[in-house]
Amino acid sequence: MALTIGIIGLPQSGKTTLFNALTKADAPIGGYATSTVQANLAVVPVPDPRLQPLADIFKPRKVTPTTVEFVDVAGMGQAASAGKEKREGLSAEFLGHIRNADALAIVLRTFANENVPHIYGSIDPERDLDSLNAELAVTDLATVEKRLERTSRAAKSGDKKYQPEIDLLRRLQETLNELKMASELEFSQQDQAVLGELFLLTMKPRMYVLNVSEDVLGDANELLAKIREGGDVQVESLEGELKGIARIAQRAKAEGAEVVAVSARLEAELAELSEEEAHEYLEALGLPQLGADRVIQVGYRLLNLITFLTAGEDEVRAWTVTKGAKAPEAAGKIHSDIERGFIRAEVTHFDDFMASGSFAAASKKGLQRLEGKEYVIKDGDIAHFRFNVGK
Ligand SMILES: Nc1nc2c(ncn2[C@@H]2O[C@H](COP(=O)(O)OP(=O)(O)OP(=O)(O)O)[C@@H](O)[C@H]2O)c(=O)[nH]1
Ligand SMILES: [Mg+2]
Repeated sequence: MALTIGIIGLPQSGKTTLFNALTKADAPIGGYATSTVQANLAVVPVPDPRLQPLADIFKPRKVTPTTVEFVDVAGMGQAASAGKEKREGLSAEFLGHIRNADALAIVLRTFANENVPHIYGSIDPERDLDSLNAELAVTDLATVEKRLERTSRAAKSGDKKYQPEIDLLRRLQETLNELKMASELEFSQQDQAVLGELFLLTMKPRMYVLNVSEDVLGDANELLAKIREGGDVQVESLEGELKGIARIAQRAKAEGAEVVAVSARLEAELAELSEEEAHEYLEALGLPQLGADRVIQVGYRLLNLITFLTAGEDEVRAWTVTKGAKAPEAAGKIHSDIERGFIRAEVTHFDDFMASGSFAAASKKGLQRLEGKEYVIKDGDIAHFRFNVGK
C-alpha cells in the first residue's frame, strides 16, 4: 500500500504546477479553463543523498530509490466563498480523493501574477489558510455528526459501552464547530479506534508549501530558517510578500507543522532540464536544493517513515518502513519469504559503512552487527537478511 500525500489549496494557487514539478509530469495547468477536475496521481521517487555514494562504491546494475505517492486535486474554496451560513464542506468526489491521504501538503499562494486572478481578489496567505481550515473543519463536522447520530441510536439500547465514543464525538463536534482543527485535541488510547475509522481531514499531518515569487525565494528561505530556529523576527516591519510568508511560518512553528517555500513555476521549469543543468541553475541562484525535492523529503517525514538500505553489486536500493518497525518486518518489505524465514539481520549503519569503505572493513572495526527479531530498524541502516525457508 503506497502512502499518499494530498496536495490541496485554493483554486489557482499552483497545485498542479507543483505536482508537475514533483512528478516531472505534464498535467494541464493554468487558467480556470484548465482547472483540475479529475485528480492527478503519481508515484514519486524520494531523493536520498545516501544512494549515490553507495552506488559509487558498489557500481550496481540498478539504483532504486523508495517512493511516495502524490495526489493533486481541484481547488477548494467553493464552499467557503459561498458565505458562512451556506458552508457545506467539500463535495463527496473531492473528499473521495483526499480522505485516504496520509498527510496533506497545503499550497498557499504568495506570488503575485496579474494574469492569475485570486478567488478572493488579493494575496493574503493567512486568510487563505483560515478559509481552507474552515472548509476542512466543516467537512469533518459532517462526518462526526453522521457518526454521532448512528452511535446515539445504538446507545438507546441502554448499553453503556457506547458512552466513551459519544463523549469523543461530542468533543470533536464542539471543536470543529468553532472551526478549530481536531488535531488540537488530546486523545486517549481508547479514542484511537474510532478516530481510525473517521479519516478526519483536520487530524492529518500537514506541511505548508508557500508558493512564492521567484525573486523573494532566497529571502523567504532565510526567513523560514530564522523563524524555525526561534530567531527574533519583527513581522510587522517586513514588506510585501515576506510578511505573509513570516506569518505562515510562525503559525507552522506554533502548530509543529513543517513549512517549505518554493516557486512552483520555477520548479516546473527546472523539472524540464537535465539533473545536471538544474543543479547548475540552482547554484547560480544560490539555492541549496530543488524545492520539489524538499517538498518530497518533508512529505516523506510527515508520513512517519524511515528508510533502510540494501547494497550490493546487483542493486543499491532504498526501502521504506514505518518508524519503530522491527527487523523481520523490514525483511518482509523485500520478500515475504525473507520475513517468514528470518534468522538474523547483518546491519551496518550508512555512516559507519562510509567511514569504513567496505562491509569487511566495517566488520573488522566491529561496526557490523548481527541483530535478531526484536531489533528496531534505524533510518540509514544498511541491512542484509539471513533467512531460511522451505523446512
Ligand atoms: N508567477 C507565478 N505563477 C504561477 C506560479 N505557480 C503557478 N502559477 C500560475 O498560476 C496558474 C495556476 O496554476 P495551477 O498550477 O494550474 O493552479 P492549481 O492550484 O492547480 O489550480 P486549480 O486546479 O484551478 O485549483 C497558472 O497560470 C500558473 O502558471 C508561480 O510560482 N509563480
Ligand atoms: Mg490544478
